[in-house]
Amino acid sequence: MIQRPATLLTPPILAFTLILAGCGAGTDLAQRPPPGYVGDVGARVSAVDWTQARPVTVRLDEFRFQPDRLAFERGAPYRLKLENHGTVAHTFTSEGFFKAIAVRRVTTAQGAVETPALVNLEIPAGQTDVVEFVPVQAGTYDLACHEPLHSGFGMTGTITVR
Ligand SMILES: [Cu+2]
Repeated sequence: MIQRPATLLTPPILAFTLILAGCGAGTDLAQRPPPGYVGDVGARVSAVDWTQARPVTVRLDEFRFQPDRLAFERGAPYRLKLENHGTVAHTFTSEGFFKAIAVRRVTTAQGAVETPALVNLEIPAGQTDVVEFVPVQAGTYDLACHEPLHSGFGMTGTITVR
């Protein structure tokens, strides 16, 4: 589900959206960077050669990310595939990482969204999302699945940008 930025939603619509999105909070892509996100996204993603995008694949299932330790280099273009091989939806959620990258495009079963700010990514069972991005801020960020209980079952990880 592609949601509009929460700031543009009136409260009744927001409540309805949250119900539809379910417990994992759904995929939430903001068209304008919320506070704390990388700015100048258009310029940053235009500054790199996407024919050189580095492919990275993360497999999601019950209840783990494989690999669960990810490392990216600042300034390099990446094409991250998030493959849900499980039988239920999983999220790829890392607020710190989402704030540290400039996203060129997110492609889901619903289509492509250009230069969104990632608020949450929920990948339905059997589907694959693709995130093209450039890391901007160095740091180490927690990764977790926000479906109920999944992180407690070990569905967590770490993302490093250096
Ligand atoms: Cu999960």
